Formats: sequence, structure tokens, C-alpha cells
Amino acid sequence: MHILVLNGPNLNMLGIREPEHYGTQTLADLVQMIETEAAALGITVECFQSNHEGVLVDRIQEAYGKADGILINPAAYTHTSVALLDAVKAVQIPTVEVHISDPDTRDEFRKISYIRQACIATVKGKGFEGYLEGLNILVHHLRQK
Ligand code: CA2
Repeated sequence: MHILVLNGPNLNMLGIREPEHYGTQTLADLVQMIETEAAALGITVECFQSNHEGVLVDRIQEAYGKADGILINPAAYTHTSVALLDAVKAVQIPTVEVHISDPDTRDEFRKISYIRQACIATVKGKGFEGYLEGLNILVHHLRQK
């Protein structure tokens, strides 16, 4: 089983700014945690971060026929991107949305998630642990199929 893990814009700044929302650990720490969990689950993962919407769309399209599932934190594109929603719908790969903070308790504009309607689950407000929960949700979903 192979899972693509996507992180959207500014998540390369993790651990550098805004610790009140995103903690003090870095993106490299997050990738390490995900890879350790993947090994324990007996699956493979590829982690990728981009600040560019079209690049994320390209990676979702490239996953077609290759990845069994997608775990995505679209970051700010959660609240703006019909393109990411359409990409996930197009490839029809089971996808879980994850957020480090809980966007529903923050600014009004963060309450909208376009991608959510194409996802099998959303995990939010659980810090980095939320990625591990999202990975487990995907794996259990795929193993039931
Ligand atoms: O809570 C999340 O995971 C978010 O997806 C993070 C996005 C935000 O736009 C969403 O509403 C919720 C922002 C990611 C920015 O990450 C930074 C990390 C460190 C320093 C500055 C920004």
C-alpha cells in the first residue's frame, strides 16, 4: 500500500513562526513521524510540500494509478481551491484532509473547506498527531475494501 502525503503553502515554515497555532516542531520532524508510523503500518509513503497550487494539482494527478490513498493538508488552499477539489475528484483516490489547528475555531474564512466534500474524513486540531490518525483512517479504509 502506498500513500501520498501532501502539505500546502507555508507549511515549510513549521517550527519557525506561529508556534501558538502550529507548535515548535519542523516539517522535517513531521515527515519523520509519518515515515515511522508508515513503517509500523507496513506501508510506504511519499511526503511532498509545495507553496504552489498548480504543483499540488500536478502531484495529485501523478498519483493516479500509483498511490492507493492521499493524506493532504492543503493549508490556505483549503479555503480557496476548487482546483484541488476537482483534482481529488478526478483521480478518485481515497483522500483524508488533515489540519494541525482547528480552522473551524479561528477566522470566519477558515470555516469553508472546498476539498472536504471529496474526502472520506477530516482530522483537525490534533497537531502533528492528526497526520498519524489520518494515515490510520486511510489504511483501515483501504484494508476494508
Ligand atoms: O491548521 C492547519 O493545518 C492549516 O491548514 C494551516 C494553514 C491555514 O491556512 C489553515 O487555515 C489551517 C496555514 C499553514 C501555515 O503554516 C505556517 C507554519 C508556520 C509558520 C507560519 C505558517
